[in-house]
Amino acid sequence: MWSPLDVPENGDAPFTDLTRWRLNADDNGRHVWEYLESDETCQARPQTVMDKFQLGLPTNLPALPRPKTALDAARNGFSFFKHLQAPDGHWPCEYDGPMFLTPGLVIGSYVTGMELKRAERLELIRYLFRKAHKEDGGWGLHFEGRSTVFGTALNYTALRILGVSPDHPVMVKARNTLHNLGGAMRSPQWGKVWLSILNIYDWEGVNALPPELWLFPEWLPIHPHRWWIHARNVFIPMSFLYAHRFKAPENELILSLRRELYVGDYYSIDWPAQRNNICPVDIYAPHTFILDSLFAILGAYELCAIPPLRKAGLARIYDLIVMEDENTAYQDLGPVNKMLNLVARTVAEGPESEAYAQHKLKRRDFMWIGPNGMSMNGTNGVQLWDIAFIVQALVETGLAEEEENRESLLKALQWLDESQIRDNPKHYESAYRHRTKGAWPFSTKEQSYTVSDCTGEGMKAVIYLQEHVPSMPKLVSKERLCDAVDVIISMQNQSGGFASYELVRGPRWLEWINPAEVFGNIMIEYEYPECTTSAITALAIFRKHYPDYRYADIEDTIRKAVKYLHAAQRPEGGWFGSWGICFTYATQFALESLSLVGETYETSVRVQKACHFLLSHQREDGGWGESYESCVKEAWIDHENTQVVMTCWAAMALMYAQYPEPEPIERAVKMVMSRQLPDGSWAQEAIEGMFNKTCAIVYPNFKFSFTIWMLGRAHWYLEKLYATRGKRAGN
Ligand code: LAN
Repeated sequence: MWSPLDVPENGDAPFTDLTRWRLNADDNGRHVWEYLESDETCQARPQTVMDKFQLGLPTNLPALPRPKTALDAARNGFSFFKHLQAPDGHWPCEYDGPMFLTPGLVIGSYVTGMELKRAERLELIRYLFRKAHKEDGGWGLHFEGRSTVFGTALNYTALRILGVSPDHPVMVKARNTLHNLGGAMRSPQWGKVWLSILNIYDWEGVNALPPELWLFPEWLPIHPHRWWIHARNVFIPMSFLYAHRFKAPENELILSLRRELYVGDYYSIDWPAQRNNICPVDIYAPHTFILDSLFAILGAYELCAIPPLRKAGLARIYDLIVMEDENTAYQDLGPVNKMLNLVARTVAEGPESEAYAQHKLKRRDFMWIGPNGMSMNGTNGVQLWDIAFIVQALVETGLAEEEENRESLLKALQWLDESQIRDNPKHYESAYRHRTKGAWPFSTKEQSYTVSDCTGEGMKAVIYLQEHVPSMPKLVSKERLCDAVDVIISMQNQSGGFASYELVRGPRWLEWINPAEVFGNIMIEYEYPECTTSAITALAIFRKHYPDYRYADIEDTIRKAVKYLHAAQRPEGGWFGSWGICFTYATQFALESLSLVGETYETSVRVQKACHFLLSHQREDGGWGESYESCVKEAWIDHENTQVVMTCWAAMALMYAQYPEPEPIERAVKMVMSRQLPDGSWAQEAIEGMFNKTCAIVYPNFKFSFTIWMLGRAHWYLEKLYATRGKRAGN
């Protein structure tokens, strides 16, 4: 058990000395927080503005001259945001929201004996305390979501491991809510797995996860290599641990948790009867009859699993686990498979192994301390995604050409240059990977996954800097941009649309066997308007500068992609967003694409419809605000407050459409300027991002990139609009 800790009463109290935390971010995009124990090291390395801002400490930056125009406001915005740039050129930030990731970090670390430092434990506790719902003390799937068994059972468990006593008021309240929801046995599948690993639930109560599925012939539609990359990469280590029935050795804490987490007596639970016992509050995608039948068959097989087949299946998935670790330098695809792989590798190779050491090192990349404490982030960062947007914002607004921004942009270009992936993965087809040569990832090159829209946005950012900013060197060669084009073209699906990491590999009916209960649309890749847009815009911009490379292929790709976008428009006029909230997000992207193929308000009925749809949601104060519920319900749902980021998306959409009336854009500008703080920054508002239909995730840098972008663009847009109007009036 970990050493005892003194835990303050609630999350508002200071848990550690925040002035001792420093962010190391000078290693090609890796960002790692460190707590400096000694006064000397603290003095030798004073906190930067970046450190202070991320920790929620006052930055004491001076008030800037009050902006008179939208461009002044954008300029002030960037003069603040520049302070948050890391020495290596990217803009690090917190990436929290999901409430099922930190428990994975804590449980996975605990069962493998991979200690967390005292300061980290305290800050993890502070975070979970602060994110407990005020009303009932529980936690949800994400921090804006209602309390669920998944969130409450796992986070309660994490707090106990971290050293909080069961008598602490936070725990008493949370336990009460958990019991009201029916106790930990009503957890969805992923919760049941983590609890079984910790030996506070029984593997007998988990639906079968047989590794033998990987022995099926690859042409079978159900073969797991056809599943969405996250679904299969989580399934692989889960299946490994399931087949081993791995569980932590019993100890006092485990015995106590067995008493705390359940309503009745732990030892009288009928485990097989719990497999499909899930709290209705947790469920988004209920089991289908087909899934239940499949689980019944797999459960029966489990009673007589054929040893050589089990052995072969296990060997196959262990290979896949090792290949995934090696391909990604132990960052892994995401935080869930990261921690499960860490446990699996420890089970197989022990704590003395190189794999253990590497996992321990890279575990740190996910551990972020923000204003509320420390949590496990949604990925090892948002590096590429954020840098690509801010660069485009600066170039399109003209701020990139201002001398005082040159150094910052040069660093950004160097970062973009470094982060393009130059080769295909070490384990390529054998690990079912899509090509990576030429791609940009979502986070870092080391993590190494191609994402369609990250490649598109990364390429756009490079072309913008190299072609539009005269003072920038040409660091990325034409040949490398051509590699990026090849990647993008390779990702187009039959429908013309683009998915996230790979081509759509499986049939839609695989969704009927989605076992995760809490997420929707996770079994296969789907085409997304957002991803499709990035492909269209990147290719269109590339072609302007390099018309001699695959012109006909690019033309063809764009044509098919636009066809997909047309078909994806909803009858009300907007596009549904899967990765951002929601219609404002996707409609902005869609209208950007359409503008590049000449479809604007003047020329296209579709675009008119989209503009009217957006305008119908503009509020009194000139802004827009959508709730994450829009993504869950697939219908526009207003947020109770207007949101700066969504207002920017909507106003950008109108500008892409070349909406002829200045008034709605002016009102949006006014509202965004009114929320700008004297130092040029904007405060964090509601959550902006989304995944898998139900889980919200923050993009804290959006409040800088999209504000600067929208304000700067609006400045020029409105100026032009008035100039042409003036001309017309003069005629
Ligand atoms: C992300 C974040 C970025 C996002 C975009 C680039 C915005 C999108 O256009 C494509 C999909 C992608 C890359 C994406 C996929 C799913 C991720 C990785 C996440 C939302 C961040 C966290 C999430 C991951 C699945 C979280 C772990 C949870 C599981 C269900 C495994």
